[in-house]
Amino acid sequence: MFLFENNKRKDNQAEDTNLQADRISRTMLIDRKTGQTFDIHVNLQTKEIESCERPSTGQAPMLIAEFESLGDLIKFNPKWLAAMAERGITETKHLQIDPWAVSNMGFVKYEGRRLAGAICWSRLFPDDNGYARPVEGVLAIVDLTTREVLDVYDFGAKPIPIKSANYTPDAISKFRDDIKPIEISQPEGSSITISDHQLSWQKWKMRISLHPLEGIVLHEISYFDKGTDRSILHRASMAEMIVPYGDADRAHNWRGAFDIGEFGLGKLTNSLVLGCDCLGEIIYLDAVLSDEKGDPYTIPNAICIHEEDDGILWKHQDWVTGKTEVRRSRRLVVSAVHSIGNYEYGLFWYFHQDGTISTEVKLTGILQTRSTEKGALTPSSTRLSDEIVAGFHQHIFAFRLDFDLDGQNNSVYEVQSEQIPVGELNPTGSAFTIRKTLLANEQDGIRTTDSQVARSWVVVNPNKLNRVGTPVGYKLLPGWASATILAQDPAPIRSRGRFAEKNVWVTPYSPHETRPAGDFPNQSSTSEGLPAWTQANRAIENTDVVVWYNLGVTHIPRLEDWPVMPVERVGFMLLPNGFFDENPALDVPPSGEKSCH
Ligand SMILES: [Cu+2]
Repeated sequence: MFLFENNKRKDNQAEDTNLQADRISRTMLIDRKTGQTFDIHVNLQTKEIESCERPSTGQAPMLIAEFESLGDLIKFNPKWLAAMAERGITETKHLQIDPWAVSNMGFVKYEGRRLAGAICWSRLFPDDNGYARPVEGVLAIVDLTTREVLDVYDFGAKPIPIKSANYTPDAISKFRDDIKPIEISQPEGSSITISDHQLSWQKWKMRISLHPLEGIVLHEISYFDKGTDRSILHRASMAEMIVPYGDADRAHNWRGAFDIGEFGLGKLTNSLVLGCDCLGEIIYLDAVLSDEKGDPYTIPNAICIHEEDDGILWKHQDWVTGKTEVRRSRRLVVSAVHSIGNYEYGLFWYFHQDGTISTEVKLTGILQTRSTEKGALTPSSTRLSDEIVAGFHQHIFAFRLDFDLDGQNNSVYEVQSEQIPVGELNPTGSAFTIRKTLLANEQDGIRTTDSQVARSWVVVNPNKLNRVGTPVGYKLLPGWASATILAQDPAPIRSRGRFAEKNVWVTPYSPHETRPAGDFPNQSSTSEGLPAWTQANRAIENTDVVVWYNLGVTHIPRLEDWPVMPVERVGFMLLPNGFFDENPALDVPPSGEKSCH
């Protein structure tokens, strides 16, 4: 059971400060006796149930409680025990059972049930890295409602790997010894203030919450300019995340996960530790969530907020006088880290002094592996040792960006570079220009990245002009990781996650459209969400637009990703684009060092 924040808003009533948004709680409720999902909205002021509906497809996310004792169910199943015995496993105490949300796996469908697919790994001792030792080829399908093992698939045994691959201090023979201490000191404290749930840092203001599924949600982001807090984003979050695995092996080709819709990143948020996860002058926010029975609980230190030195903000050395002006950059960081199964995801939002917002997803944790004989062909995986390989896969992070640039009515343009044909207008061939295309309706707004033509998207407020008479805007600039989904039809992950076929979608704001694969992708067999909503082809010009951006990583594992991955960073930027009349960071003072000038 989850309590959701209210995403409703004072539509078109922002000017009237007397009007308050209704406080509505939303609960995704699962009846564990029947497996039925209910979607319930309760008005917290009137204490009345506003609606109680059953979703037409899909189910509420998995509960951790449903996975408890999963191992006990499987370990008494004769077919599973026989499969283990064939692999030489008679002692199951240290077996690690990993549950996946399944229902539609391509080769078999179990419509209407609530299922986990359980695979296992062998640990030699409790802290052993089980991913070094896959128990290959065994998949148990468990009905989480009736608590039955419906089937055990045996795709063929492979030898259990012998080699360990651990990363804990006791597994490291010698630590490097040439690291001197580093200290981050802010003797006068942090420049961040939080008052009445509003964060202020230099010219930025925002509110921050932790959603049980999405993790960090940023609200009402503004930047102080021309004597006022100018609105930029009403709400920003990572709203879904899918991990399609690309291995053709029969025991693996069903794998794909919706980490937000099936499990929920927010409720899997780490409690961060000063000196380990974060360094320096840190403000932590605790998160209060609803547990799976509906009772409140707290995740201490769920969100880390700090400011950090960020190199050079701007610089120029006058070649005539030899004088230099340089300013140091500082950025505000809002971050959280989530652990889900074998992986960790850190989500970092950065706010810069020049009005730029950037994101960074940090991927770390442990690769999914499988065992193969030495020399076996593995076209969709990287060999890590004679015994195991790690499968190719993708991570597609779906961001939902509800822009309110100087007000709610915004438009979106696609902008890309374009060569001017050689001729009268371009006699030497050196000239190029930009092509700006208004995305007038939803079908126009379904787009992919193209770095060859520097394609970007500029959100503007056509009703607010800057000093040169063009609409104020912010540019969505993709980073290097902008893959779309590689799985093809009829792969279930593609048919369930068609939002990942494109990088950009634009919709008019609707309080009911918050997640790109719909609200209930768990156990789904079709794509809800963006592909369905945009069929209406609604107008998206000069209205309250929501921009959806899919950041895609195609992860071809490296040897260096084993046995634990060094952090891989991917992200995108939101750059002011004619939003300010000039560089808004001119007023950042020079640092105290005299030698800087
Ligand atoms: Cu990966």
